[in-house]
Amino acid sequence: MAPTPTFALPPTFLALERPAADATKHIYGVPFDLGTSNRAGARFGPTAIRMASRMLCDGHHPGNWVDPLVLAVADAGDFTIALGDLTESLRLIEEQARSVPHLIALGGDHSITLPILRAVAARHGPVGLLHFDAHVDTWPDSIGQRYGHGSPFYHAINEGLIEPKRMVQIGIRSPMQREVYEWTRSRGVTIVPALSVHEEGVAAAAERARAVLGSGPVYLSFDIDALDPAFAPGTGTPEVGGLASWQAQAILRRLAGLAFIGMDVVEVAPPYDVAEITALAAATVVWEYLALSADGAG
Ligand SMILES: [Mn+2]
Repeated sequence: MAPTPTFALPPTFLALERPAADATKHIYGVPFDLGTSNRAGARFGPTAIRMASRMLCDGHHPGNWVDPLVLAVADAGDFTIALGDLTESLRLIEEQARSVPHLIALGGDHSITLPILRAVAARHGPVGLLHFDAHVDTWPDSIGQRYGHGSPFYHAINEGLIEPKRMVQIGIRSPMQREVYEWTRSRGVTIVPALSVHEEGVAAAAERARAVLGSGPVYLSFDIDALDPAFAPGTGTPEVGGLASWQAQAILRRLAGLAFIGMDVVEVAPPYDVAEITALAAATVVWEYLALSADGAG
């Protein structure tokens, strides 16, 4: 039988068809965007990321020659959410995440990371956090919404879900209130602004991240708006001056050996995307993560 062309592969992440029971890492979509403060549409993120990922399933990773398809990873479908109900949706996300030992979540807006971190902390205790974003996401509330997408790490720090001294934020550049910045720094969080990546390079950024994250468990939360709007137009709250796709990729590739225990990629809003640029970038972040975690723990 002739091989199936890329565009006709099953509509799962990397066209995976492995049963969930045979996997140690599970991919779930979280089609949820009630926490968005500006342009909505991240509810369509999981589908778009899965479609774009089919570009990545026809070979080995050229950095370490891992074939992510041979890893024990399954695309297990989407989490259930409560339509129109942010509080109940976050509760449901936490409940479902608790039964997944190593979760790879396709968002969804960034509010989904708080319930996931609650589940992660229940399993691992407070974890280190590798956070790519244009925004610090440590606002006490998001324009009046207490659990919106600008606040997951404010709550995660206050709830003791992450170790702020083992938290590094890369790509930060949005306007923000100075007190929000100072509060974040005062908790011990390391902020690597996008400009530092541009001026000092990807190797220096990766070195700082590695020093902060150390040898304990690490969760990766990748907000696609860490990338410049030129590289990720399909997102709700774009900010100019961001990372190029290659910079994020190059930083990630330098972080082999960290003890990754889960990840999410969030804020892909396909209605604002062009030519799948954003969805492909997000799919590639997950693919890089899979290749990375094949090297190390988790
Ligand atoms: Mn964010």
